[in-house]
Amino acid sequence: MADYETLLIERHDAVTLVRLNRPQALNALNTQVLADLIHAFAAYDADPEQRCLVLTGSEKAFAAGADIKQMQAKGFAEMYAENFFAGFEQVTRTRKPWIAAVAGFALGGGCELAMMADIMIVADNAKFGQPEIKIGVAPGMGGSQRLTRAVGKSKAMDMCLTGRMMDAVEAEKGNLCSKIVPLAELVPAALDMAKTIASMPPLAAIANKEMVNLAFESTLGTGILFERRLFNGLTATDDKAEGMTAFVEKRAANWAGR
Ligand code: CO8
Repeated sequence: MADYETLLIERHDAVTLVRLNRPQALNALNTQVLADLIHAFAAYDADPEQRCLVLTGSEKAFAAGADIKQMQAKGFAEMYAENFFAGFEQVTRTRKPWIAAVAGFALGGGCELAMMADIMIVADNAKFGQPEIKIGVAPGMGGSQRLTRAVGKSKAMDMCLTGRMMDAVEAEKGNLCSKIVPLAELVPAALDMAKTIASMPPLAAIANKEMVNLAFESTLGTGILFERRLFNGLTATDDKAEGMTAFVEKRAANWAGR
C-alpha cells in the first residue's frame, strides 16, 4: 500500500478506507491532496481484491474547501495553463463504487468532492456550503451543476448566492445524502454499507453504477436503452448464471467476478 502525504489509507477486507489528513487546514484541498486522491482512487480501481471505497475526513471537517492560501496567488493565466483542479474529473471516473462519509464542514470544494461520490452518508454534525461567493469567486469543481441536480434550483441558488451552510437534516431532506447517522457511527455505518456493496458481484456493481450515472448525462430514452442493453450484456456473465442458479437452489452465491 502506498504512503501519502495527505491521506491515510486502511484496508477493511474488500473495502478501502481513505481519510483526508490535513488537520491543520481542515482538510483543505490543494494540488498535493488532488495528486494523492487521483493515485489512491486509481489504485483502488485497479485492485481486483477491493470492491468498495469509503472517503472520509475528520470529525471536524470532511474538507473546508479548496486551499484558499494556495489559490490566493494564482491568476487566470496560471490556472488556465495548468487546468487547475481539473484532475478531480479523474476521481469521478472511478469505475467501482465509492461512498463519501461526511462529518463536520464540507464547504466549497469539500462539498463538491462529497457530491462526486456515488453515495453520501453524513454525520449529524455535517455542514454543507458553497461559500465561494464570499471570497469573490464561485463553485469550480462542479458544485453549481451537481448541487443543482441534487437539491433543485431554488435551494442551490440560495446556497450559492448567500454562501450559507446547510445542516445534515436539511441535506437529507434535500436529497443531498442517503442518510444521517450519529457522529460516532459515521465511519462504521459507511464501512457496513461498503461491505454490503463489496459482497455483490463486481461486474454488476459497475453496471449498476454506470446506469444510474447515465441518468445525469442523457435523455430518458437513451438512458433506458443503455440500461436494457447493459442488462442484456450482464446475462453473458458467469455471475448472472451463478446468481440465478443460487437463487433457485436456495443457497448463497459464490461470485467469480466475470
Ligand atoms: N483553505 C485554506 N485554509 C483553510 C481553509 C481553506 N479553504 N479552511 C480553513 N483553513 C485553515 C484556516 O486558515 C486555519 O488555519 P490557521 O490556523 O493557519 O489560521 C485552519 O484551517 C482552521 O480554520 P479556522 O481557524 O478558520 O477554523 P474555524 O473553526 O474558526 O472555522 C470554517 C471553520 C468556518 C470552515 C472556516 O475555516 C472557513 O470559513 N473556511 C473557508 C471555507 C471556504 O470559504 N471554502 C471555500 C473555498 S473556495 C473553493 O473551495 C473553490 C473550489 C473550486 C476550486 C476549483 C478551481 C478551478
